[in-house]
Amino acid sequence: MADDPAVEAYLGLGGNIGDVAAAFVQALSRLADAPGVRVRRASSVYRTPPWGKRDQPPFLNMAALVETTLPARALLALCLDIERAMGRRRIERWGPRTLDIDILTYGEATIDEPDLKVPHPRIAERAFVLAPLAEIAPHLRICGREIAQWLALADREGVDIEPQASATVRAASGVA
Ligand code: GSY
Repeated sequence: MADDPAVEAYLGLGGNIGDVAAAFVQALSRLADAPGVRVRRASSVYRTPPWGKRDQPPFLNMAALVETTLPARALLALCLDIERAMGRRRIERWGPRTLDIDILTYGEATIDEPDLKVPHPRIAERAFVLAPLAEIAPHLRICGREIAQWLALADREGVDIEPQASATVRAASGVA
């Protein structure tokens, strides 16, 4: 990756089926092992109330900063490959899932394609994305405001750091 221009991309990870902290560890490790990707930062892990469909278990969510020489579409393909390799299960739309990896931002790029929208269109509405992202990128600007400002406007009730899962992911990934 030495000579290629690298882009900073923020990813959002989430899940609510199985051992989600272990899934985050695996996902970060697979990202770090991928050619052209370095995992630079990882947020704490947050327990978050389900959004969309309320009658399902709480989620764990976190955010990560990767530096990558992959084009956005190749980064998306990598995230989908990792989800699949880890036995992604999504029972229904807005319903429970083992692991989602969403590209939240890709440098300064704006991408509006059917399967790839960057910045992720609903970042500003979702405390489960904003809280972890604000921890590692409070001054990142999307849609005219900094992440910390969007978080101050969001309903973050029930969105709390999960200390045990955070410690597990930090220790295993070695990323601060
Ligand atoms: O990619 C979004 C998956 N998802 C989540 C999530 O990650 N966290 C919370 N709290 N609710 C969610 N609803 C959906 S769909």
